[in-house]
Amino acid sequence: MSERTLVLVKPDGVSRGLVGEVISRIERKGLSLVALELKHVSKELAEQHYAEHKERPFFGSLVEFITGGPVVAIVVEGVRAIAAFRQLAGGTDPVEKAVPGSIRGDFGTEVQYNLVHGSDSADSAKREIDLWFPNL
Ligand code: IDP
Repeated sequence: MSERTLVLVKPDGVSRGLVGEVISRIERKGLSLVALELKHVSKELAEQHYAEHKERPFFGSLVEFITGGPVVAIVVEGVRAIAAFRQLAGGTDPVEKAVPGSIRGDFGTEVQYNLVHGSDSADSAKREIDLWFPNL
C-alpha cells in the first residue's frame, strides 16, 4: 500500500551540493516525488517540526542549525515509503549507526549535521506533511 513521508535535505546537505544525490537515491529506490520546495525555515516552523525534542539539551542548537540556511522539503510517496526512506537515510549518528551505502553513512560524520530528515512513523508523516505543505 502506498504511503507518503516527509523528507528534508537539511542545510548542510544543501550547502554541500547533495540535493541531487538525495533525490537520485529516492528515485532509484522506486519512490516518487509528490511535492518539492526550497525553503528558508522560520524559527516557529523549526520548533514545531522538532517539538518532540523540546526538552533535549541540543534543541536550541538544532533549531539554529535548521534555520541557518535553506532546506529542500520533499513529499515522497510509494510502497512502504516511510521505512524505505529511513533505510536510505541510515541511523541518526552517521558514524556509529548509519552504515556505508546509506546517505548519512556515505556523506556524514556528525550527529547533528546528518544531512537529511525522514518522518519516523505514519503519524509523524501526516503531522509533518501538514506542517510543511499545508496546501497539499
Ligand atoms: P532522526 O533524524 O534520525 O529521526 P532524531 O532522534 O529524531 O533522529 O533527532 C532529530 C535530529 O536531531 C537528528 O537528525 C540530528 O540532526 C539531531 N540530533 C539528534 N541527537 C542529537 C545529539 O545528541 N546531538 C546533537 N544533535 C542531535
